[in-house]
Amino acid sequence: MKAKFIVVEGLEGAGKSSLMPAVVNWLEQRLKVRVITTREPGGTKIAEQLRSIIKHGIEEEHLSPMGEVLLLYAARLQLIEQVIKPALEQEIWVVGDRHDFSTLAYQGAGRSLPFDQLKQVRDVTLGDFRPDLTLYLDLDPELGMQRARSRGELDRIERQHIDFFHRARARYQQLVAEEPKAVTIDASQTPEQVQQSVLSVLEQKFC
Ligand code: T5A
Repeated sequence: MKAKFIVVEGLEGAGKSSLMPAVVNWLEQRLKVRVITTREPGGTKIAEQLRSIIKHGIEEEHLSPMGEVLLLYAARLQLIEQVIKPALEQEIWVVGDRHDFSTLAYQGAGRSLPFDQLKQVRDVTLGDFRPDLTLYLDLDPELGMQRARSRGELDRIERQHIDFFHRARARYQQLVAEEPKAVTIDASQTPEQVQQSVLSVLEQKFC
């Protein structure tokens, strides 16, 4: 089987980072493949600097919503070209913490940017590059923010009004419904149950 690009998506506190080690472990043990992980925005020197601007801003300078989109796609392109595609070419599987659905949900729906404009930027930047599987951890935003708050101070995006995250969740649900290579996981379950649900999906898809 060719190496695959698997993405874990979801709102703040959905449990993406907590789940990643179990996915990596399963791939290594069950399929005996080499695996790397990525996170977005970030993952190369340039992309990590863009991550810092996106998450924290620079002093008081206003970052326009479309400016934010362009920084996100610049970071994503760097990651794809420098890390993800070279890994896949060497038969190394890639497990990503967030990818393109995040922008379509957060900037598209959260910031209410026109969907067709975002898709144009995406198509120019990414071409037809898409994940082989997206695991979407679906969670009520109120619960997600409670979890996110419990692990520390909130960043520029996490401080958005709760309605931002309700819009983003609705967009995520729509994107997943329209994408045959995406699966919804109920992230309100215990971490063990979430993990079990995800491993069942992996077993079904890749074994
Ligand atoms: N962003 C990103 C955009 O706006 N557009 C984009 O295109 C992209 C790519 C990234 C920020 O950038 C934004 C979104 C983000 O605001 P980040 O720090 O990488 O910043 O943010 P997140 O990816 O959202 O990281 P979080 O840590 O908030 O969410 P996770 O990874 O989903 O959650 P996790 O695993 O760290 O868990 C959070 C807490 O919940 C507990 C954990 O122990 C932890 O304390 N937890 C659970 N508790 C109960 N039950 C469960 N099932 C639990 N799972 C985890």
